[in-house]
Amino acid sequence: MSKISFIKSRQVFDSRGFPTIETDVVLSDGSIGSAIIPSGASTGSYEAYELRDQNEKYLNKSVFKAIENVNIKINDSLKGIDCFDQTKIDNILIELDGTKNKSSIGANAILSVSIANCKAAAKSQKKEIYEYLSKTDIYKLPYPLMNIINGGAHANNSLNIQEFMIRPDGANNFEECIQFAFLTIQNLKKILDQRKLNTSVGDEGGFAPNLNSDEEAIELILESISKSGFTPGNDINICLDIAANELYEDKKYSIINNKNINSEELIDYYKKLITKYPIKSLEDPIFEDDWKSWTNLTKAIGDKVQVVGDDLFVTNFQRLEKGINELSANSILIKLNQIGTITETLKAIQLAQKKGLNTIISHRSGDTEDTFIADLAIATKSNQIKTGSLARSERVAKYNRLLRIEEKLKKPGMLQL
Ligand code: 2PG
Ligand code: MG
Repeated sequence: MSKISFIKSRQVFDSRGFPTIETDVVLSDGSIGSAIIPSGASTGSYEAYELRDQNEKYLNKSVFKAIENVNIKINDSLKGIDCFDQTKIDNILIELDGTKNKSSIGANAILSVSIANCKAAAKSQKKEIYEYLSKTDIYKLPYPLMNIINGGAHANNSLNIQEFMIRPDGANNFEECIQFAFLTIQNLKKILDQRKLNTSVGDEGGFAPNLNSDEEAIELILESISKSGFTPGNDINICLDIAANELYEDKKYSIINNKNINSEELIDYYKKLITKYPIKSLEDPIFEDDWKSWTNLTKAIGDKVQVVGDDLFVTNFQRLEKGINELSANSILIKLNQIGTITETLKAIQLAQKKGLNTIISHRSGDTEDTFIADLAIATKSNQIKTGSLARSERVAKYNRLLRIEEKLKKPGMLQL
C-alpha cells in the first residue's frame, strides 16, 4: 500500500494568464502526481465554487487562500491515507468542505488534490493514467470536437454563438481526425485572409473574425471543408455550442440579428438550422433553468442531432438524473471542475452511459498544459472530447497526448459515435 506523505500547492497561471492552483501529491514510495486546474468564462450557475482571493494584487483572481486550504487543512486530513482509495479520499475532501458547492475549501483546491492523487497512484503502479482509471483493458480513441471559430464569451467579435466546431466523423483513426482538422483549419485561414478577415485566434484557438452573422461562420467552415477535399455532412460535421445562458435575458434570447425571441421561436430556428446545414451536435441550446424547452427541443430533433447539456447538467448527478427523467438531452458535457472531484465525475459519467447518453469530456476556455482529460476520455470510453482548435499549446497538448496514446496502442480504433 502506498500512502499520501504530503500535499503541496502553488500558484501558477492558465492560458488567459490568470492565476490558478497547481498541486503535488507525494506518496510514501516517492511517486508524485501534479495537477493544474482550468477555469471557465461562460460558467453555469450550478457549478462548484472556484475560490479566489478578494485582493487587488491580482485583480481578485489569485488563489492563495485555496492554496493554504490544501497545504494545511487538506494535507492534515489526507496524510497517511491509502492513495488507491480514490473514493475515500474524495469523500474526505467533500466532508472537510461541508458545503453543497464546495465553497468553503474551494472546488479548485479540492479537484487539484483529487486529480494529483490519481496521477500519483497511477505512477506508483507504473501505469498510464488511462490504464489506472479504466475498468477494462480495451482502449479506443474519442472523436475530437474542434472549435475552429470562436465567438460569444470566448472572443471579442460579433458572433453570438460561442463555438463553431468540426467533428471529423469520416476519419478512421485519431491521427486521421487531426489531419482532417488540420487541412480544414489551414484552408479556413486562407479563406479568411483572402477576404481580409481577421485570422487572430480566440480563447480556444479558433479564429475570431468579425462576421455579419453566425450563419456566415458556418458557411465559411463548409467552404473550407470542401476546399480541403472533404464532403460536409459525411467526412466532417458541424457541432455548435450556443452557450444560451449568455444570450438569455427576461425569458428571451438574443441570437438572430440581435432580435429577442422566445424559446418556441428559438426551437424553430434550430429546426431550420439543422435542415439547412450538416449540424450534428447542439450544446446548451437553451437556458440552464428552462427544463421544459430542453425537453421540447430534444423531442423535436433528438433523433437527428446530439443535444448536449453543459451548463444544464454541470456534471452534477442530481441535475443529470432530473434531465434523464425529463428527457431533456441525449448527451452530457463532462467538466471535472464543474463538480470538483474525480469520484463525482465518474459517477455522472456512469449514470449517463447507463442511460444511453453520449459523454463528451471537455476542457475549459481558460486551460493549461495539464492533459488529464485526454486520459479520462479513453478510460471512461467517452466517444468524444472537446478541447479547442489545433492551435494554442494548452489545446494542442491534449491532442498530442491522444496521438501518443494511439501510437502506443498501435492504432486501436475509434469509439463508436
Ligand atoms: C463551454 C466551455 C468550454 P467555458 O462552454 O463548453 O468550451 O467554455 O470554459 O468558458 O465555460
Ligand atoms: Mg458549453
